[in-house]
Amino acid sequence: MKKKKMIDVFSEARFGMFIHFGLYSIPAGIWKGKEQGRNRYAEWIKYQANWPDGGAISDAEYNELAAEFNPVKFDADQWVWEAKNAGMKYIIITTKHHDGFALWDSKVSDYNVVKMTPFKRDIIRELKNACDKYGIILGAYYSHWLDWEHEFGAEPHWPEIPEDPTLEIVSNEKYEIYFQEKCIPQVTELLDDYGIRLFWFDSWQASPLLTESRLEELINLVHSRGGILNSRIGTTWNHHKKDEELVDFLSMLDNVFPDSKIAPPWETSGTFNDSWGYHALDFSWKDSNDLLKKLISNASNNGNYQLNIGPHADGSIPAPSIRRLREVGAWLAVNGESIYNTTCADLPIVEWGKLTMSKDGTIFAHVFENNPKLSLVLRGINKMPKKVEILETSQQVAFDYVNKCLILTMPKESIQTELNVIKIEF
Ligand code: JFZ
Repeated sequence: MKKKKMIDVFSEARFGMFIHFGLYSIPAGIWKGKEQGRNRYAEWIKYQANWPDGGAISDAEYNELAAEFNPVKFDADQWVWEAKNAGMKYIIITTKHHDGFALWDSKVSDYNVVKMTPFKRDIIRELKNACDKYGIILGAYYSHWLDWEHEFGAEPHWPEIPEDPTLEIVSNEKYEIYFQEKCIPQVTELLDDYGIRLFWFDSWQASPLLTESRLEELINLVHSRGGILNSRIGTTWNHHKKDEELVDFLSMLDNVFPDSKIAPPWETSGTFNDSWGYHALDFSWKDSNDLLKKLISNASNNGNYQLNIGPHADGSIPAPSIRRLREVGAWLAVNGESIYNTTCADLPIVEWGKLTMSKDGTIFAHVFENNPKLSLVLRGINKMPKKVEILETSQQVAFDYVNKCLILTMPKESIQTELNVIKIEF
């Protein structure tokens, strides 16, 4: 049987797990007893611990975290099981975030979990083995642009502080050394030594360092192995060419959920709370119905949703994430066919929910309103349905079909309708 193209596997998957895990998981947003400033992105603590006045944490101090990093509760099988049980089809993990620290046994740089920590285990290798065992795709978040460890890696630029004291713009010539000495060889390792074919590169503003030739070199490297990658490699902000010509899927900015269809494959990465890496004081956990509505909304517009977990420094998954992963997974266990391998239902949008469509033309109406008395009207329906039922219970749903309008009436037994899925077959 012809092997399905990676981008089709990705797009049909609709739902993935994002994982932010690394040295920053140890301080978890708190440095010397003080909460970091600017925002609660705990993975940014190196540059935000003393925000906005005190400058970045020194390399020497930050690197002391490596001697502490010992996630003894890390269990790749459990992480992958939670993702699979949640209905996720792929995992994208921070193989190397902006701090430059690699979660695999990189031969390119000793700044990695095997060489620098008491843990000494190759987290990416163990995760890849577990993903292969459970039939989950492992993808790599790789911070190609910012690298705070390499002397010539790019550093953050704070729009709020134009004369930012920590900012030292690296020269193009020096940046090329980082790019050729660390970025390209490490991505090659992930491709060739770990078999990773899904890449999530991270930039979010135009940078003179992300030149067309560098982007094309990195894109060609991934494509040469049949891999796929996202638009946050830098094409969007650098306007070198139209995204669809260069990259494989579009990445929205963090926690941005479009309200209209986007034709090429795309995704939104989002957080359970406010931080990507584990933050000790971030308790703003979204509820599962909210998370499901984000997944459904993206699927209704032809997009994916990558929901992030920020494991504790010991490798355990925070309990609030576990509960929500299992609640979302329970809904998908009975309603998954309305999400997986579906796309936008080219119909006028409805104000009471979201619509998806399977490849055979079946429409799935996801009710967001919680009102059993509500008549649910769909317009632009060109033929009389053969069967209309509630997906989870197979209850028949009464309908009228007039002038290409379908008017659905929920069963009289219905006591709540939020996140009910109505399957409309033709
Ligand atoms: C970036 C990273 O800096 C962050 O640590 C995390 O990995 C996230 C998934 O990606 O965060 C961003 C990127 C872009 C914006 C905000 C945060 N933006 O332009 O609004």
